Amino acid sequence: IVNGSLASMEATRHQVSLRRRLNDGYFFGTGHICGGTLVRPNVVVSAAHCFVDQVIYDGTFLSKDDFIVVMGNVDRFNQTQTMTFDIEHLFLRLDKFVLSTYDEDIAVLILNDSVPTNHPTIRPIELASLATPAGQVCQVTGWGTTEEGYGSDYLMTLDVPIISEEVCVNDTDLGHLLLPGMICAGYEEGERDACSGDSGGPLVCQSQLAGVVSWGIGCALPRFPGVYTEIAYYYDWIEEKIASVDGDGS
Ligand code: 4AZ
Repeated sequence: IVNGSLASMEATRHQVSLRRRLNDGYFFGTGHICGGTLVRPNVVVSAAHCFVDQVIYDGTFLSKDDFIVVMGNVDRFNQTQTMTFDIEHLFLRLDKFVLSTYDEDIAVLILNDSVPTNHPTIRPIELASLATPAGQVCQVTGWGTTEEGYGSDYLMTLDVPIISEEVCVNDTDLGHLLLPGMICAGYEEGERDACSGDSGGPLVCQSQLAGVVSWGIGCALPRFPGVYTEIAYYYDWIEEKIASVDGDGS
């Protein structure tokens, strides 16, 4: 997050960190690859591109078993009240996600266990089933690259207004790259934005998950606001994937 502020534990109890199981220290020091959002006691929504091999970045997907999911503390290095899960099922729109365009950048992760409903620092957030109106100010959070140029130890938050499709297509330099299911949020003048390592994490509008950090051209550059996967566009698909594993013990 570029030019954000420290996130509060209370406002971000849905935030998760997607990490490499075999942490070689390469990714932000804790194996952190991406953010994600807890949307049920055992379900996380994140971005498809988080599962693409970062070394051979040719669209090859890693296995769900290469990742763990950590949540419960805004400090990446503090394990107090954290819980760690394996991914039991990983749902990607494999037939659709295309690395060159970031089309269909959405993932549903079914965890191997559920967070207890009374957990003090972890709580799922509701999915937005309706598109968020332009101008609405939302919050994006993550441990990604800051204005200082590297990942943050503490979870950061930033207010970003939703930009209408018309304005994003016509008045920014992203227009020709926008596809259905993508929404823009942020500032035409730059300065404040999500950045690398925030990917997969939440864009929350009025206490609902409205977007997933997906991509940008650089970070916080004028005329290049952040691009998010729109939850409302994928709402039925997400609910279908959750329902497909309900009751099988996962
Ligand atoms: C990235 O590299 C990335 N400005 C994610 C989000 C943004 C830029 C880059 C948004 O994962």
